[in-house]
Amino acid sequence: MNKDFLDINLEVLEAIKKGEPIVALESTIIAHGMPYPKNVQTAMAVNQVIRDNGAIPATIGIIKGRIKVGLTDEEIEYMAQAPNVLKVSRRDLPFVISRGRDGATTVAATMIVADMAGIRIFVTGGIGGVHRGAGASFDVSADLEELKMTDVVVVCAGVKSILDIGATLEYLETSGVPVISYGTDEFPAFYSRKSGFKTEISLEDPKDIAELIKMKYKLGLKGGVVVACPIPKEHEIPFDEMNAVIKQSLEECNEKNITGKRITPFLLDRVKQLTEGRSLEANIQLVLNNAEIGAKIAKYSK
Ligand code: PSU
Ligand code: MN
Repeated sequence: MNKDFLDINLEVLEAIKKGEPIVALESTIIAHGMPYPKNVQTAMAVNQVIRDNGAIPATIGIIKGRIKVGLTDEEIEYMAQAPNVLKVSRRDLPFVISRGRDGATTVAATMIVADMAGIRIFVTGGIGGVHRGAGASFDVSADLEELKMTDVVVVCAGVKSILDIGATLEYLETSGVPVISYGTDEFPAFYSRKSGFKTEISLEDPKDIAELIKMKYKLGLKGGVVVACPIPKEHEIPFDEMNAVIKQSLEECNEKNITGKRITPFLLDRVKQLTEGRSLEANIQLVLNNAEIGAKIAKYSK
């Protein structure tokens, strides 16, 4: 893709030129992952945490067919409320841009744009993965394919148990993507600190994580790295409790025949209703935690 399609805001452009630490952020979480106004408040709070930890935030999104790197506060507000913001993954980019539409970028699309802009570290809540029942439905998020080929590090809280966590980890292994569990030997399950799945790499010092990242690219190995950070204890929702809620949401999703890219936003919303908002609060807290860790890694990655 061509850099001519990117509008990089001045602060981010300066930071890129000077080699200062930058953290990319996605916009699907704003437009489709959280309700208004919590989505805007969270996006602003995340930006602040990144600044407080010594890095520059660069939220990525598409406004009227232009790819923005570093959305302004006004643009974040727009993305959070505009009625027809498309959920944009790799395959949607040509459509949204050629039609001059608004688009919120998923993990996959955000990685593509971050890479184009020269940003290595990206913070989000959770990545997409292999869906339960994917053996029949073939529903594997394009995020996993992107991690295979695009050189961006994704700092997240693992994957939700709306997905098949074991299959997602197998897929990442096949794809050659290093998975680092932050300060634990267990891959976290988004709302819960534990998933029942161990990972081989456990690191806690952002310096050590930055060393691993540098080594991957020095070796010329393509693709991303996943840094999975468990939600802080005081905000977690126990795995078994979440699992029951998720099972019910999945059944409703099947009954209503919801497919494709509508599945993840539907499940997020249903889980929120069934937990009476607790899942949303947990989601916000884990993103803030990831932002702090991501900013620190970005500082050492320079
Ligand atoms: N997980 C969340 N919140 C989100 C998403 C995932 O907790 O908002 C979004 C991310 O943008 C991710 C996308 O890239 O959903 C994955 O969608 P799909 O499963 O359709 O690939
Ligand atoms: Mn899917």
